Amino acid sequence: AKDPVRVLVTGAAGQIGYALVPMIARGVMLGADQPVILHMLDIPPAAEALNGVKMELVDAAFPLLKGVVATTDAVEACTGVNIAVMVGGFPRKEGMERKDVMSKNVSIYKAQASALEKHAAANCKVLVVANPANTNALILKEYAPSIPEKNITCLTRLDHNRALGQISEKLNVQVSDVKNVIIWGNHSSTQYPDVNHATVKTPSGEKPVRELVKDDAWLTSEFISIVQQRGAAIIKARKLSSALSAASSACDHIRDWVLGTPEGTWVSMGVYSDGSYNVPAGLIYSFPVTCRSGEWKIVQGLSIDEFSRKKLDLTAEELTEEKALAYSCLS
Ligand code: NAX
Repeated sequence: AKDPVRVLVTGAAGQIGYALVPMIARGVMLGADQPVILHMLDIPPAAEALNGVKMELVDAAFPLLKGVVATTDAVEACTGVNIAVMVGGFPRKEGMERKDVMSKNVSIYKAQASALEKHAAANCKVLVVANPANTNALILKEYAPSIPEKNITCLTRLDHNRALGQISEKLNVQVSDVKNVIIWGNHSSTQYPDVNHATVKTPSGEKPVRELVKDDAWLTSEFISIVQQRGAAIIKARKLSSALSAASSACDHIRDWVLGTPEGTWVSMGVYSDGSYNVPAGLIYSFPVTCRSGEWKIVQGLSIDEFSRKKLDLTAEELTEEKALAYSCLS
């Protein structure tokens, strides 16, 4: 039998946490033959609720779940973890200045970065979900200099999956037959959902989405804004933000990163930019990536038309501003 993998979920008493921990305990994230030990962190006001989640995990009697650590102590939570899913953070609330939110997240991610750096297992893989996801990941990288930058990522897979879902609905095809959409940039409304290289599996082979969706106007405007605004649409409908889809996408992100992407398929991940596609180096930016042997690689050589170029640059500008704001809160 395999040794258990230790998976940290921060913000585990929150609504994404509540959807995510049972998925991890069922093997959705790491596979049906991979035992796990869950480490759950939240803050003291949520300690009782967190303990309730732990009680439910015990009650669910998951065969793969070999242990549960539920704590409000970051060091205890981070000790020995192989995978860290950072869902806890301070989201922007109505009437708050961006700078105030940023400085709260800087202090949270500063503390948790050094706990991870000192106490996590070697080669721990980190996924930041909490918003502003890209910039929180960058802060974490800044304060955990000994964690390789390739191990620090943020979640844009939810946006990627939303784009697959929209194409599948539009064409009335199975979502599993749609692939290779791309989310470029920030996990925010400036993200660019790009279908220029996406394809659909049909009885007569793979066809470009652009060829099948005859409605070009839909692709260049409505599709893009539906995906960009989907989070807001969920809040309007549910009076709560996305949780099950966020949790499911976080599992997809880690699973593909650890176990690899299928041949010929790429996914979107927020990763440390090396300057590919003329995106400024040093941002955490969402790119198309393939994964193999636990490592992601940015897909190279895709053609970028003028329309796309502007969108890639726009979302990079926003991330550059966020980075400057974050750095002004450091110290
Ligand atoms: P909730 O408010 O339900 O849960 C957040 C939890 O984090 C709470 O239990 C809170 O006590 C805890 N927390 C706060 N500070 C903490 C700290 N310093 N250490 C540990 N835990 C802490 O929010 P939820 O709906 O679960 O969303 C969590 C985060 O995900 C938010 O920042 C949200 O904006 C972000 N999202 C990101 C998405 C993405 O695709 N990247 C999509 C979904 C989601 O909106």
